[in-house]
Amino acid sequence: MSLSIGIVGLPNVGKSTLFNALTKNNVLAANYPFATIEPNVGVVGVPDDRLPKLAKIYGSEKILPAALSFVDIAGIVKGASEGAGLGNKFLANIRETDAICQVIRVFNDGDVVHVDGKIDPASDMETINTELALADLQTLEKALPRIEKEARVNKERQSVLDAMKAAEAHLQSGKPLSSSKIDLPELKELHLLTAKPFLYVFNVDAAELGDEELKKKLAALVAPAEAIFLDAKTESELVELSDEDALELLQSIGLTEPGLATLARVGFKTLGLQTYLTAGPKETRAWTIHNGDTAPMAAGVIHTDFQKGFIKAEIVSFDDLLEAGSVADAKSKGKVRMEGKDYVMADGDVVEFRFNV
Ligand SMILES: Nc1nc2c(ncn2[C@@H]2O[C@H](COP(=O)(O)OP(=O)(O)OP(=O)(O)O)[C@@H](O)[C@H]2O)c(=O)[nH]1
Ligand SMILES: [Mg+2]
Repeated sequence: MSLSIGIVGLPNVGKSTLFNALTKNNVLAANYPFATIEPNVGVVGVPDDRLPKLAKIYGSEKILPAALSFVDIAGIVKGASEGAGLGNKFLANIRETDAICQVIRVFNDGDVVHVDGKIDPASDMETINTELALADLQTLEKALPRIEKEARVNKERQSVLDAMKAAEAHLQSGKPLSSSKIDLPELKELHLLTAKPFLYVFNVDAAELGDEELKKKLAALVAPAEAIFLDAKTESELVELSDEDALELLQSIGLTEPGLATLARVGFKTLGLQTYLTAGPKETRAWTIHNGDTAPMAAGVIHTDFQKGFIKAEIVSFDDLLEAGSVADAKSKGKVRMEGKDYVMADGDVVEFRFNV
């Protein structure tokens, strides 16, 4: 399973620059060579320091990181819901994504036109969020007559209708659905955009990446959503460099990891995901599960038969395994546990499932 994140923003804010850097990145795209589903959909691996260490312990031939997909669409402008700019028809391309990443321009560059003529992150964000809310209103208004009809003959549809009307009122008050208490599962079938988890990427000039005051101000604009600061232009240059040169460039602008790595990690967190690990001579692999998933659910991610025939899971936490140096040593130290079907997985569990088929 690879969950997906849709990239939105005004035109010329650096969405495609960021997207191209993401999908060209050798580390992030390891083993997911820019899986071209469509030209604007890219699958990237989530960077994870634990994987090479685990691969060394097991002598694994290859490493497969967890994956995230990103979907790039054309920029939207004020009035897009009424057809301004390219309109909002491209939003359909991100209806089925699991989260939204809004890119906001902070960088100054006289050669790159800003559609509103000035750099104003707060106003840009407002514009985009308004257009997304209007798109959701359109979706609701289009679906309402149909659901009303269904509710007349089928009582079970009444709860959907109620949720839709509440959502409509909430959006009309100018707020995103993610801030509402409406029972969102009822609305799932409509794929409403503002009901999805959001994260924000501020595309900042490299020279300003160290400006803590500025970052604090911008982060406050979007809190409690996560804010990521990066320079899309630098990110696109980084992916062309050798590891050594990339590290040097990063350090020269005061960063410890590429912004893309931060984005993949924060994206993962925003989606409420975590990873568990499997390892053997063939491969070391990170598997994606939701926070709170039990051992059989985790097994089901590998194969549905693993879930159906689940008996137990042999588990050692990554840190314990690394400290012991081998599974045998971890076992002799009593660090390897047998867990049953009620066990709730922890991030970094190294697992071997026992199952019947
Ligand atoms: N100086 C600077 N220029 C950037 C940066 N990111 C993007 N650009 C430039 O801005 C222009 C537009 O970038 P894109 O990535 O195509 O913008 P976009 O958001 O995808 O735009 P649309 O697809 O039109 O919505 C290009 O000329 C980029 O080189 C940045 O971080 N700094
Ligand atoms: Mg673009």
